[in-house]
Amino acid sequence: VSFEERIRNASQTNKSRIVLALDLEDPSPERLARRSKELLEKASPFICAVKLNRQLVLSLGLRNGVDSIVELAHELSLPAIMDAKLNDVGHTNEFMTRTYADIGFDAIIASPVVGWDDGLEPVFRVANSRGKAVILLVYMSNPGAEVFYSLMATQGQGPARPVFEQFAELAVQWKAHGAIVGATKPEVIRRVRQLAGDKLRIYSPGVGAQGGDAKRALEAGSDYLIVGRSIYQATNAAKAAEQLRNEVL
Ligand code: BMP
Repeated sequence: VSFEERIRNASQTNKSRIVLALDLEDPSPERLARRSKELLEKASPFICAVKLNRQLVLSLGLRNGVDSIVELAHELSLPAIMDAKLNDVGHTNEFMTRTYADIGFDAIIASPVVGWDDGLEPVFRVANSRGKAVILLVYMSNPGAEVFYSLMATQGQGPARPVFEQFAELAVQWKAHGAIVGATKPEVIRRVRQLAGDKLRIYSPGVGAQGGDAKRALEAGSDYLIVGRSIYQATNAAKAAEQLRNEVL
C-alpha cells in the first residue's frame, strides 16, 4: 500500500486532516518513549498520520527506539513521516533515505535546495523503489523563511520568479508526493495550489503555536495540517486533537 493510499484511508476513517507532530522532549529516554506512545495512542482516532522529528531520533535512537513508535503507528493504521529535512550531497542523502526506509517510515521530508544531480536524485530513486513518499519543503512557516523562499531568482535566460514557485514546479517535475507550505502564509498556499493543481498534496505546519490559522490554510488549498504544540501542550491532548479535527471537518 502506498503512502498516498495509507494517509487517504486514515484520513477518511478518522475524518481528519491532522498530522500529529510528535515532538515531545524529556531528559529520560524511557519516559520520552512512553509519553510519546501514550500521546500517539490517545490522539490516534483524531489524526491521519504522525510525523517524527529530531526530538525523538536524537534522544531514542532508531533501533529499539524510534522503530517501536513507527510500529505502533502502523498498528494504529497510521502512516509515519520522517521529518529529516534532507539537505546533503547524494551518497549521504541516499544513506539516510535507506536507513529511515529500513526503520519503517512511509515518507520522508527533504529540501529542494540541493537540486537533483547528486542531491535529491538518490532520495527519489531509493524512495520510489521502496514505495516511500518524498515531501519537499516549498515554503517554511517561520517568519525568517520569507527572505529566501520569496527571493526573486532567474534560471538561465528566464524572467525572475520567486524561489518558492520554482520549488513547487520542481516538486511536480520530480514527482514528489507533496509539498510543505507554512499555514502562516495562506497566499503562498493558494499560489502553490494554482501552480501544482492536483499533482501535489500540500502539508501545512505552523497552525496555532506559530500563529497560522487551520481553516484559512485549508481554504487556501492545503490538504493536511501538521500540528504539534497546540495538541501535545494542551492539558488534554486527545481532546485538543479532537477539537481541532472537528473545527476543520
Ligand atoms: P508546532 O505545531 O508545535 O509549531 O510544530 C510544527 C512542526 O512542523 C514541527 O515538527 C516543525 O519541525 C515542523 N515544521 C514547521 O514548523 N515549519 C516548517 O516550515 C516545516 C516543518 O517541518
